[in-house]
Amino acid sequence: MTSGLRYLPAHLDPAAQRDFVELLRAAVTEAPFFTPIMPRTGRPFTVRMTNLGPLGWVSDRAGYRYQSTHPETGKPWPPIPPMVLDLWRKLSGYPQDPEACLVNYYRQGAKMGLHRDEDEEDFTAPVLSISLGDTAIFRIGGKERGGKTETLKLSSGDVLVMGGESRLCYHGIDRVLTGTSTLLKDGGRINLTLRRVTRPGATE
Ligand code: MD6
Ligand code: FE
Repeated sequence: MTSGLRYLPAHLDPAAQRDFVELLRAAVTEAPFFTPIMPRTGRPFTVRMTNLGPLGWVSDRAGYRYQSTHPETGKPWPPIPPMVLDLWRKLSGYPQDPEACLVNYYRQGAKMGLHRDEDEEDFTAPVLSISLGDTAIFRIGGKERGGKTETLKLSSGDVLVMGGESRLCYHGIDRVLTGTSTLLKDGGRINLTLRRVTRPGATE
């Protein structure tokens, strides 16, 4: 496995998974899922998104960026719940809290192409990912596009920490296996990724 990648299967037990879903339900009422647009092609993503925290990742014709408000409601993103912050504090090995929690929602047929998370200023902080609901086929390669890749099944409750060398590796979601979990009432998969965006010291 790529160095710096930590895979923690079933890190969250079913009760914790249900708590996370409840927290998300409340947050999504305030900050509904939106459909991001690819900057170059103008095509919609198949994944729907929202964010929690002082900064949220958005994509539209103007490009990819972090911003403090929801692109449709114009309101600030809801805060990252303490339970989610606790997981970061326990697992990230990074002294500051995350600023962004991107929430990806995969309904039937949704997937995510190979990409690198590189819109952040500080790559010394890992990205911590939490999977809820249906199992996904996660693909990870190297730092260059077109290299060898491997796959990992991400199931409900699994946590993945992409730090070190793996932080800038290409990765994506090939597909989601419908009906593999009963956690989400309407099925599908939710993925949370926690990120540090700014370099500490730059703003604190
Ligand atoms: C997903 N995850 O699991 C998409 N990015 O739905 C990501 O794009 C991701 O899992 C950075 C680090 C970990 C991830
Ligand atoms: Fe990513």
